[in-house]
Amino acid sequence: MKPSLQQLTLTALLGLTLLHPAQAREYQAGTLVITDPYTRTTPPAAAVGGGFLSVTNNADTADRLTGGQVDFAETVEVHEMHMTDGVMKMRQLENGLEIPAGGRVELRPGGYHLMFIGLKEPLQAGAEHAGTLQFEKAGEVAVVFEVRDINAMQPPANNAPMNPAAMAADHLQAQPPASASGAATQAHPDTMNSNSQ
Ligand SMILES: [Cu+2]
Repeated sequence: MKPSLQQLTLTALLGLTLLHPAQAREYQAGTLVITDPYTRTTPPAAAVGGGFLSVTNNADTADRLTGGQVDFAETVEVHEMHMTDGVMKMRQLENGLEIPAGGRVELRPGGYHLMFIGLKEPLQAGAEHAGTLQFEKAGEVAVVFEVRDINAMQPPANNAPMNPAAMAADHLQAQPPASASGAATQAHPDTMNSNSQ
């Protein structure tokens, strides 16, 4: 029997679901819940990489994410990335990132992120790296960062207007997929220079 188009589509959707399982890693640390810590693949000579996760604070007082430690990089900083005059810039949050009472903060490409500085090795897709997050009140929290393929994460150009530029500028390590066409997904050299560490 020949499968209908509907069946084929359903099969394809199920396949995608299996590739991206819904169960994200979750870590409880007192009243904090840390969800889905991950990093992304880096090219061989990369000096830095980005770390992403979200933190929910169920306490009635704020906490702060101030840094962390990983085995694959010298230091971990908390950074903020934002558009200023059409240029993507980032800076270290020297006092850490506030996790408001009863709030949730997302660290993601193009926004707040951890910055892994002084990479000791390229990050390989599918690898998992143990590390810790440092919070002002909750203290040290052990997590595992999953390494995701940066090229597989490029969103369609017409999806979210901010994303292609943000991802390309994000730590300047983004390598556009071989099939990429159009300037939108290419890292802009000026942006890269102005963002250098
Ligand atoms: Cu950064």
